[in-house]
Amino acid sequence: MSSAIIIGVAGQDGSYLAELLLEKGYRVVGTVQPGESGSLENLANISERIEIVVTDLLDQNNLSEVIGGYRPGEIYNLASQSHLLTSLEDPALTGEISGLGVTRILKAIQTTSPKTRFFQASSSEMFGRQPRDVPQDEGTPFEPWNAYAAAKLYAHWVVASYRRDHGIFACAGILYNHESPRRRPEFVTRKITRAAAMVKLGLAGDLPLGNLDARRDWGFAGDFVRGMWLMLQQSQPDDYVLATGETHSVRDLCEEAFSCVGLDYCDYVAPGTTDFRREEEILLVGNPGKARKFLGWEPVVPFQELIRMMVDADLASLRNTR
Ligand code: GDR
Repeated sequence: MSSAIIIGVAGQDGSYLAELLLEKGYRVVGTVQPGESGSLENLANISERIEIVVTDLLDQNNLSEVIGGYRPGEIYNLASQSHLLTSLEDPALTGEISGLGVTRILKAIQTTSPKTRFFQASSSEMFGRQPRDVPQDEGTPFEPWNAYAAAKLYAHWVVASYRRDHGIFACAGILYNHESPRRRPEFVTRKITRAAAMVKLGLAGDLPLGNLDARRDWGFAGDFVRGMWLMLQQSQPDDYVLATGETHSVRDLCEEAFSCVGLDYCDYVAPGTTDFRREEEILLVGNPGKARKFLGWEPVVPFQELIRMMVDADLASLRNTR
């Protein structure tokens, strides 16, 4: 029986990946961080079928005990403080978890379970604010602009070094924005889909936002976790961009989400009223050509369908709680 540890199982990606691996017949162990065991709602449907252990990415001995104890076929690291502004409130902790934490996992794999295959969630943020190439691919130079991106890049390069110098089957996915009904509401997609549903149900009247012209390459998280799994099924470890190759603006997102509930976003959205106001000229858009060619990976859910899925889920959950 195949087995996997998902580090950070309770988040959006961890829960989708756990479902995928269970479908494929894996034994799934999921880790949560100390103090997190109360917030497992993403796992409600599968909680009986996975084992949950508390692990601490700050603690080398604890990681070695857990990894050496299970010696799984695969480990996926999806743990991080993924909201950019929040992660920058405590940049040292971000470095500890998103940077050094990954080194500790790799060290534990090397010393206790060297045949375990490892996936690391790297980020398109590593390309910085003025990427040399548009779209970006695996050869585009990295130029991180903040402590979050720098921590992610540190981990990205440590993955490459363990692959090269220690023979560990370690892969990194350079992930562009990926969303779902399980996205937390502080991210802009979910903030907007939830607000559209609330306005529709008469629970809110307006939506403060930052820069409506900011553009992102938004895909569906369920598609992305399939890409992660595919990386670990290859004969050789490597790094791959996972992206849709298309961008949309925050304005497009508003238009789409409010039109799903038959409303015009212009009547509700207050642009320039949150901290996300900076004029962003950046064009973060990925070229998923390598993943398409070597993994056979395609993002299946298009933007409009993703937004509709999120609005429908928000409507349903708000109706349930009324
Ligand atoms: P991002 O995601 O920073 O790209 O990081 P987020 O959804 O927070 O922002 C997307 C874009 O929308 C603009 N924006 C706003 N964003 C938020 N959250 N709230 C607002 O009110 C608002 N108004 C405009 C932002 O400025 C930005 O341009 C995500 C995370 O998943 C990271 O962990 C991951 O590394 C990257 O994607 C790839």
